[in-house]
Amino acid sequence: MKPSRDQKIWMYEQMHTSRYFEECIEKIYMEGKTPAFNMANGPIPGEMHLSNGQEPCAVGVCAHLNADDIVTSTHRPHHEAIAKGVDLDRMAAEIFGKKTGLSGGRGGHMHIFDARVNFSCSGIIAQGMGPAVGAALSRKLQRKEGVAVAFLGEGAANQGAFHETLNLAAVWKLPVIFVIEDNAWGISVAKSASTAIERNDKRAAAYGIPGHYVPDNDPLAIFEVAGEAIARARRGEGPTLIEIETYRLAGHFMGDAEGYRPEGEKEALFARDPIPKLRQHLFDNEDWSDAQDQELVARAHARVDKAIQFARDSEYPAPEEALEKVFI
Ligand SMILES: Cc1ncc(C[n+]2csc(CCOP(=O)(O)OP(=O)(O)O)c2C)c(N)n1
Repeated sequence: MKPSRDQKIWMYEQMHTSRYFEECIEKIYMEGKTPAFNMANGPIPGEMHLSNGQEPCAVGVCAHLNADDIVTSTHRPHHEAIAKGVDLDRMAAEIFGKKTGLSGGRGGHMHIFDARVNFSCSGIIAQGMGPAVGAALSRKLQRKEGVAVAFLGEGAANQGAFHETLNLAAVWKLPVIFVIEDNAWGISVAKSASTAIERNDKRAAAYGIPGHYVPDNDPLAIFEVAGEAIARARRGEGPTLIEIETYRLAGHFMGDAEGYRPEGEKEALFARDPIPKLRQHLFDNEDWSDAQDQELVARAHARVDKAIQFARDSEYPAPEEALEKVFI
């Protein structure tokens, strides 16, 4: 199933939104953190994992989902949150630790939850897989519509939860799709040093489910493969495992010196940036004009600017509220 013109434009706009959101976050994160880098300082305290470069994975999959479908994401969640339709103002406020944030400012950027669109994520790798399978099981038992998608990194595919959840999802034929974003590095560890086989989609065979591999970080190709898997899950035919060869343009986290990257890798990745590629595709194939392009980019940027302003203007929670809504 190929994307329609409207679907391509939707994906392109979400990619711009995500990229610009992260460009803004990147700048703001550094406020107050110089000259001595201290993660606790500045308007955005704590770790920060950017997903720029990986936007095609989020939009190619989420283009097939609606608010009732479930997404569980990772410690690198912004692109997926945006593609799933998470409230951007409240997501920005959460990242800033503000009271108006999705979790009242208690979670920060690795704990974005928006029940309105069934989105969650976690800083513990592969942690989203169990909840995705559980949500899919609950939908099946209640005979409710809806699929669950668990996103994870290629490093997380070596976690025990990966094997346990794939097995149960297959045994119970659940409407769940596992999407591995292979960005080549688990922090500084190359995939070849952590994973016994070259491609994780081959692991699907061990659980008797289909496995697909998408080699080129292309949102249009991801859309097609994800569409097939999601339609299959909606028909009640069970789970699918997809591995996408993608890349992160930034370090593992902000402050990462990236000394593990071979010389020239980063420049080569920027030369393959998926956003200008999709833009060119629209110009070549979809009667896309400069004026339309500028209008779309301006709209995406305005939405982000508004969210950042909302976050900046919001209040911090009061210290005496710190333990409210916290389960210990
Ligand atoms: C269970 C667990 N072990 C270790 C960590 C520390 N950790 C955070 S990110 C990361 C690497 C994850 O690599 P990958 O799954 O490929 O995702 P990527 O960071 O490349 O997006 C590790 C080991 C963690 N968060 N959770």
